[in-house]
Amino acid sequence: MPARPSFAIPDLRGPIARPAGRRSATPSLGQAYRPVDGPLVQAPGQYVLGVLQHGGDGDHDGPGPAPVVEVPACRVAMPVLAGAPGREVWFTDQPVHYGQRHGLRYAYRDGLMFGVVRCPAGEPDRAAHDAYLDIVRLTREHGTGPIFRVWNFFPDINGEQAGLERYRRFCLGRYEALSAAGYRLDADLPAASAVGTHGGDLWIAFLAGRGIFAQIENPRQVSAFRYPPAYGPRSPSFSRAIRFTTPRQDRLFISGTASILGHRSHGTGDPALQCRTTADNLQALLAAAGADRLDRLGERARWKIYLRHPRQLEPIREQLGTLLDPASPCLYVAGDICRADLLLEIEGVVDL
Ligand code: 3EB
Repeated sequence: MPARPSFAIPDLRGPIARPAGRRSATPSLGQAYRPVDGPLVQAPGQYVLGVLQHGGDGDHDGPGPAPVVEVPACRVAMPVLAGAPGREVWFTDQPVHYGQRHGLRYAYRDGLMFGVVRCPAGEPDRAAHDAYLDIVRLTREHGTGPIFRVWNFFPDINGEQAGLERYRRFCLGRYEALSAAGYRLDADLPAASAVGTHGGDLWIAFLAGRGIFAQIENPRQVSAFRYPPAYGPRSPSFSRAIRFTTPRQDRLFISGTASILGHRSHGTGDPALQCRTTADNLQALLAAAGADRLDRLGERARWKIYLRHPRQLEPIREQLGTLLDPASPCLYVAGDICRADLLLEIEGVVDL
C-alpha cells in the first residue's frame, strides 16, 4: 500500500478563516427536499445556494438538465427509491452571487458559501486531493469560515485499484490536501458523507461559513480520524457532526452514520441489526449534542438514507418508520456505502 501519494503537495498553510473586509451576520441557511420537476424554492425571499440532485440509473448526470444554469448543482447517478423528492435544495434569505473559479461553481453571500466540484473519477486519490485544495483556496479567497459540511460521491467506491480500495485512495488524497492546507486533522474537520454512485464523475459539494462551530463525536464510535491503519493508509477526514451556530440559527449537521461500533462494522449481512445499530448511533450523537430524541424531532429533522441494495428498501423503511419520527422527511436513495460490509448509512440536518 502506498503510504504517500505520488503527487506534489503545495504548502497552503494559513488561517482557516480569513475575515473579509466587510463583515456582516452570516445569512440564514435552509434546506428542503424538493420535486425534480418543480421550482427550486417554495417561497419568495428564498435564494438558492445549491442543489444535490439524486436520480438517474447509470446515466452520468441523473435526469433532466441542470436545475438552473448558474446554480451550483451536484447531479449524481444514485436512483431515488422512496420518500421525499430527490432534489435537496440549500437556500438562504438574501440574494447570492454565483461564480465559477478553479473549476468550481459556487454561490456566495456574506461569509456563507455553497460550492460544487466535478472531476474525472479515474484516480480518486488525485481527484480528491486537487478538489479539496481548490475548495480551500476558494473559501480562503472569499474569507468564508471553515468548510463545515461536505458530500463526496464517486463510482465504484469499493472497487480495488492497484491494490487499494478506491474509497481508501479517496481518503488518502483528502487527508493530504486538508493537512497541506493547515486543517487540524482532529479538530477542524467537516461533517461529511462519502457514498458510491452508479457511474459518472467524482462530485464534491460543500458548505462553508462564518459562525460558531462545535465538533461532536459519537461516544459509541471511534472518531473516523482515529480509525486504525487497518482501514487504510490515511484515516477518513470528517467529524461525526458539526453544530453550526450563528445569531440567526442553531443547526446540527450529521455525517453519514452507519452500523459501526468502536471502529468495527456491526451486523454484517443483517440489515435489521444494522438499522437498529445505526439508529442507536444517531441517538447517541443527538444526546451528545443536547438535541431531542430521534423519534420526537418532527420536521426539525430531515434524513437521507443511502441503501446499498434497493431490494432491501421495504423492510428497512418499515423498521426505520418505527425508529425515526414519521413527521421527519426521509429521502431514500441507492448508493454504495464506503465499507463493503455496510448496507445502509443515514445523514441528517437537525434544527436545534
Ligand atoms: C463511517 O462511519 C462510515 O469518508 O467522508 C461516513 C461518513 C463514512 C463520511 C467519509 C465515511 C465518510 O466510517 C463511512
